[in-house]
Amino acid sequence: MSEESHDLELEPLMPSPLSPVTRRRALLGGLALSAIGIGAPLSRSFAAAPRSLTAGPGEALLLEKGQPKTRIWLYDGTSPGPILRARQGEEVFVRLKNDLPQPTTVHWHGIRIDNAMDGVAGLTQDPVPQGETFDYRFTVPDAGTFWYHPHNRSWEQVARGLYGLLIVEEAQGGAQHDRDIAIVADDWRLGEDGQLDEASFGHMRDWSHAGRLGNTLTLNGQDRLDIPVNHNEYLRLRLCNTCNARILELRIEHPGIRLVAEDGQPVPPRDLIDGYIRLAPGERADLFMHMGLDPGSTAAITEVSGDQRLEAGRFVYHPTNRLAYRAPPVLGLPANPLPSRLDLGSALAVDLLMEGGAMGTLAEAVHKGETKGIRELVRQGLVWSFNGTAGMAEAPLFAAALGRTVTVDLRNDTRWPHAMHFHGHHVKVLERNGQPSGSDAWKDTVLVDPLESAKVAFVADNPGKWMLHCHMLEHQAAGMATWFTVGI
Ligand SMILES: [Cu+2]
Repeated sequence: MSEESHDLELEPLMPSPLSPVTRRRALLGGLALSAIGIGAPLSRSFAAAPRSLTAGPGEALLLEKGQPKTRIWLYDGTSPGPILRARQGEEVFVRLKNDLPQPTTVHWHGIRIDNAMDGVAGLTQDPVPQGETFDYRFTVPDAGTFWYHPHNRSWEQVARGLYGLLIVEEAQGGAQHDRDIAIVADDWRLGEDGQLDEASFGHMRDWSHAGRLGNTLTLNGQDRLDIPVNHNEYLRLRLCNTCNARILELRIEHPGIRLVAEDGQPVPPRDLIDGYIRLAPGERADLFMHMGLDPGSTAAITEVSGDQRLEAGRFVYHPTNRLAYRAPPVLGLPANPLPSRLDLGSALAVDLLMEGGAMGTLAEAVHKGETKGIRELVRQGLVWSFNGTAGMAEAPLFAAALGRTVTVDLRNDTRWPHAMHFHGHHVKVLERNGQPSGSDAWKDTVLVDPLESAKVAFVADNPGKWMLHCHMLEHQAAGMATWFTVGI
């Protein structure tokens, strides 16, 4: 990237009402610390100095004002962690410092990354011990909304609050919106005292059912997020589900919302019907909104997967401000440099059968090369399998030659949904239950409903050892994890 564009990025200190960064600071409230320096730290990333990122314990107010703070784990003292911003094609250089009481790593979810930087403990790197550092240095080929989180004991570390967004700005020609707003949604399991329910970490009931579901929903770490807006503004909204296991069903009670990207990758813009969007753990969606309601209006952001409509946040229109109306800007985002062609005729065809869990029929599975009965597996915390194997095997699920098209037939033979996450690649969902999926999106996380099948395809164009696992983090820990190789 040229220096010029960096300077543009640093410009927002000018006092325009639409100045992206100052507005973003005002808006993000509880994220204020993290918002400081948005655009600055990484935009000089070709410099030799890394941006530091410290994972450590601390506390945050997750409940209403006046309630106790909750002891959690944070990046740089905030949860969500700082929004890291880079420009497409740039290098990201982050020095992780581990101040946690256990080893950790950082995985850069959705980035088609250099394998050595993928952050998977035990596969691409050793976990970083307490008190030590690790340098992550990689280029970001795709513009879009991505996120980072630990990939070591992630079922615990993510649940304790370790995650943040990595936003990659379009090299050129991004959406012509006025403001860019990130919303990170998480559900926390808190006790009566407002503290994390630690006793239930590792509980087999969660692991064999839906996973660890929380009882307290936050947006950007806040009990109720207020987003100040102005009449006639255009917003780009970046949503990310960082829950361990909950599939969020959000309804934004505002007209005129269009979906423009899924999992960081642009899609042909389409309207959200009734403002409704379903996001599995790990999934992201970019939305484009025209704020056309009257000054003084409010519009709720609600979660509707439970029995009742839960208000998690709202857009709050300035009581008097009106911007002059202007016609909608061009909506489509520029394409990322993804493979242009899937060679399905000569694809490597892989089947992946998911079994196990509560109400399942799993009687035995292979673990560490030995066939074990379900009782023995449960004793080791394993209740799920892929193709009859529970947990990471010695051998990869498949080995693809560099550039080969691969299809994976994901068959969910369980009573639970699973959010299947591919590392290092994005995939297209060709079929669901044998019928054309109707979606042309490039996904890194594919939700497969109970007893559903989904056939996906991708070009294995990123060499290395890559994980493929369920992003319900308890399912991953309890067996739903495998890996594949590309070009080795
Ligand atoms: Cu799962």
